[in-house]
Amino acid sequence: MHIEWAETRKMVALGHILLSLPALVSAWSPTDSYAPGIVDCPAYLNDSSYSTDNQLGFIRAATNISSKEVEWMSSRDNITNENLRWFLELANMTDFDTGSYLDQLSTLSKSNTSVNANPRIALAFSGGGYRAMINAAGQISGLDNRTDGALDHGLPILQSASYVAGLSGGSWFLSTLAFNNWTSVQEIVDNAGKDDAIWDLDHSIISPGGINIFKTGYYWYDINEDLDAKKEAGFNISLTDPWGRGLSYQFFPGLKDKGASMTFSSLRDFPVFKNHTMPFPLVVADGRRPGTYVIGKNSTIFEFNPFEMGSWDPSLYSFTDLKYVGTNTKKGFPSNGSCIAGFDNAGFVFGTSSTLFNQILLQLNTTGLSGTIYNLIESFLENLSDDEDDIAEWRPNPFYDSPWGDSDNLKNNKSLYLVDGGEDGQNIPLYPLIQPERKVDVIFAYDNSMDTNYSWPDGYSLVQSYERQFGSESNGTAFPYVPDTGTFLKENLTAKPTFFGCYSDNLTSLMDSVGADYTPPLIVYTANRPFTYNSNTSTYKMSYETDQMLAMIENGFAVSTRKNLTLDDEWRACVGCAILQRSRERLGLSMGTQCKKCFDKYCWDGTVSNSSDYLPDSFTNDGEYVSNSTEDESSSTASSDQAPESTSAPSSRSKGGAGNVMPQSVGTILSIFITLLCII
Ligand SMILES: *[C@@H]1O[C@H](CO)[C@@H](O)[C@H](O)[C@H]1NC(C)=O
Ligand SMILES: *[C@@H]1O[C@H](CO)[C@@H](O)[C@H](O)[C@H]1NC(C)=O
Ligand SMILES: *[C@@H]1O[C@H](CO)[C@@H](O)[C@H](O)[C@H]1NC(C)=O
Ligand SMILES: *[C@@H]1O[C@H](CO)[C@@H](O)[C@H](O)[C@H]1NC(C)=O
Ligand SMILES: *[C@@H]1O[C@H](CO)[C@@H](O)[C@H](O)[C@H]1NC(C)=O
Ligand SMILES: *[C@@H]1O[C@H](CO)[C@@H](O)[C@H](O)[C@H]1NC(C)=O
Ligand SMILES: *[C@@H]1O[C@H](CO)[C@@H](O)[C@H](O)[C@H]1NC(C)=O
Ligand SMILES: *[C@@H]1O[C@H](CO)[C@@H](O)[C@H](O)[C@H]1NC(C)=O
Ligand SMILES: *[C@@H]1O[C@H](CO)[C@@H](O)[C@H](O)[C@H]1NC(C)=O
Ligand SMILES: *[C@@H]1O[C@H](CO)[C@@H](O)[C@H](O)[C@H]1NC(C)=O
Ligand SMILES: *[C@@H]1O[C@H](CO)[C@@H](O)[C@H](O)[C@H]1NC(C)=O
Ligand SMILES: CC(=O)N[C@H]1CO[C@H](CO)[C@@H](O)[C@@H]1O
Repeated sequence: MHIEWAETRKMVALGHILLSLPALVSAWSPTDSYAPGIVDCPAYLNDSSYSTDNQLGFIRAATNISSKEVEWMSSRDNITNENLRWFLELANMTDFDTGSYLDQLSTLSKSNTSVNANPRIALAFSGGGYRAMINAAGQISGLDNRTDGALDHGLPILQSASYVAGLSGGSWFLSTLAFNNWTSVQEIVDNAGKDDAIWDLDHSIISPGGINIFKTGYYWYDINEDLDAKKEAGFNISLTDPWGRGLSYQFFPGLKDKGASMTFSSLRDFPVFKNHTMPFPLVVADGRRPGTYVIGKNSTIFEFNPFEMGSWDPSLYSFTDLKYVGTNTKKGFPSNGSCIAGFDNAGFVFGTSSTLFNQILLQLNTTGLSGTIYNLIESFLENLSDDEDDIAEWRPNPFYDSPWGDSDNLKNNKSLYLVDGGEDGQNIPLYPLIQPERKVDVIFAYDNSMDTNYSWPDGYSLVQSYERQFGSESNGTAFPYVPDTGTFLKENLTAKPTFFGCYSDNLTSLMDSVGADYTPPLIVYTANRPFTYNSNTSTYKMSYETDQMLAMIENGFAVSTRKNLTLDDEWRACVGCAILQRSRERLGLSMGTQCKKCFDKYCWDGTVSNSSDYLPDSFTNDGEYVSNSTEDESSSTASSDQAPESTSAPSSRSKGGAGNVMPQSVGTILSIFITLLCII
């Protein structure tokens, strides 16, 4: 049996090589497969004027954003400024003439280059598995003027956004859009259920063929080939490899090789990125050594963008050219003269951001699969490194022997170990966006975390990000004041969008205490709510029927648009106020009556209600909590049409991780998972 497999595999591998020869010129992986391969080193390595105190070969100190990002963003600014002008007109702001205000900003910046004329907008989407992916899709559809109805009753700011960041499940939706040529959620919705549709989630990634075991067999067979190719090219394989490949089948069904040869850095060459049509994407993961735990305060936060990967944090404080990751380097230069590309497979990157879910693959024996397919999957699972399964191994370490950063664990180890971006409890990827170098004025933060007993968010992620600024890794970054999670619930801060850090004046003592020399962005926080559908599905639910997915997307639209502007017909204007607030403060302009009214309504006013045990879990049709005096008893039976899904037993209040589940509770995850897979 095994011999047969080996023979067949060789033949098929040969076939692959022959078939792929004509395509070797691809700009993606140099081998046109999942395997990294040797390429010419970039000319800049030999350019003596290129290396400076802050730049050594591929790596550089994190003193600024890369020159490529600076250049890219200056062209994007042109586009976002025009689109913002358009949005602000649509927003019908009554206080002042937004067109002449933007003119004034741009005139000022021409006469004084230290004035930042561009009100930069960033979007951030939390982790939380498929729940986060689907809710985020709905939420961004409310911001996208390509969505039917968005001009009439949406909040079309996507085309004015400079950055969009995703973590774990939030990186899945972001990568799906980006690598499908920045497709729209409307397009995905319109094609849902058709053959080869993006996000065919009917069956889990373990057995995508459902009862069609042949389909499942071919799928695993192909994935196995991919992993073998990478291994034969001399690279270690970890569980994150099959995980990223499996997800890629769901995200890139339109590509012949389902993304096997598509690298994250290839986005540079995508027309939608080159012509600055899409915002600048950022994917977040955390650094971790096997056997250790990270908490919000001291985690090393990594970001991936089309140009680079690396960290702003003092423990690493460097970035590397993402395209050449995979090259053996020492102090940033190739240690044996040759360069490698193709390591940064797009699926491997978002797989790295979501390693917590690796566990799912290990549940093979619970899937009901048997025989050949079972053996096939098992044969490579047992070949994987038996290090901790929630770690993605990036070997060779691109930061090996780097002069920057103070953590030997990160830079003087042959491998760089990265884990799920939510493992430090900061489930919304905000840190890359509060870096002063990015000059972001406002962040729209969408929280699809599972914090409360019934899997709704309670602001925990913001609390973690707030606390981090006082830790050793904050390095002069600042984050606005937020209250405790009990207050988030009791004061209805998760019931409707809430603005944090509204007034710079209130932040000066905070900035002094953390040594920040800039005002952090204003944060518009929006939590997942059930307006038209109970969107609090379990983080570990791995399959969705098309109807359920579409209903969740529709609910997400309502979440980001204040229920299609029905809960507040001035919502667009209020968002306009949030977008312009920092630039107005910089110019010393006062606030009009409409914006004052908006801020009184949406800004957190500093109230702390000291109600840490407050756990209501039923809702009015407006998304507000129904107050219930007997708080700690199950209230899931209230208001039958709005009660959150109560089929899964409420877990104890668990925190941290992509779905806010700490690594310690992996056992619990597994048991939930086994149950789920049995249902599927
Ligand atoms: C931005 O637009 C202005 C005027 O439309 C143009 O002169 C300038 O070259 C553009 N800048 C970039 C970087 O595209
Ligand atoms: C969406 O906005 C962009 C930028 O303003 C514009 O070019 C495009 O035509 C708009 N699309 C729709 C459908 O309105
Ligand atoms: C703009 O706001 C004014 C004042 O609130 C209102 O009378 C008018 O109908 C609004 N226009 C639109 C197009 O919404
Ligand atoms: C809100 O608008 C979206 C997009 O037009 C639509 O699909 C959805 O049904 C609307 N929801 C409500 C509650 O009206
Ligand atoms: C994206 O566009 C390119 C060319 O513009 C095309 O070759 C490729 O197939 C498209 N990708 C997808 C997923 O449609
Ligand atoms: C940017 O490129 C995309 C993909 O080729 C294209 O659809 C779009 O029209 C381009 N946008 C502009 C402004 O040229
Ligand atoms: C982070 O802090 C926790 C708790 O103080 C500690 O156990 C852990 O070792 C720290 N991790 C690192 C990488 O410093
Ligand atoms: C599946 O395998 C794991 C370990 O390999 C074992 O702990 C578990 O009990 C097995 N489950 C079933 C249903 O056989
Ligand atoms: C929160 O919303 C509920 C339901 O509408 C309301 O009863 C309660 O008073 C609100 N709490 C605050 C602090 O506004
Ligand atoms: C911030 O300042 C405003 C007025 O400047 C004040 O009304 C508000 O209560 C302050 N908020 C906090 C959180 O301190
Ligand atoms: C309040 O809690 C009680 C006890 O669990 C429950 O029976 C009741 O339905 C709840 N009421 C509301 C309005 O949630
Ligand atoms: C503002 C600030 O504290 N910057 C520091 C960030 O970390 C690097 C590396 O440790 C320092 O060189 C910066 O001064």
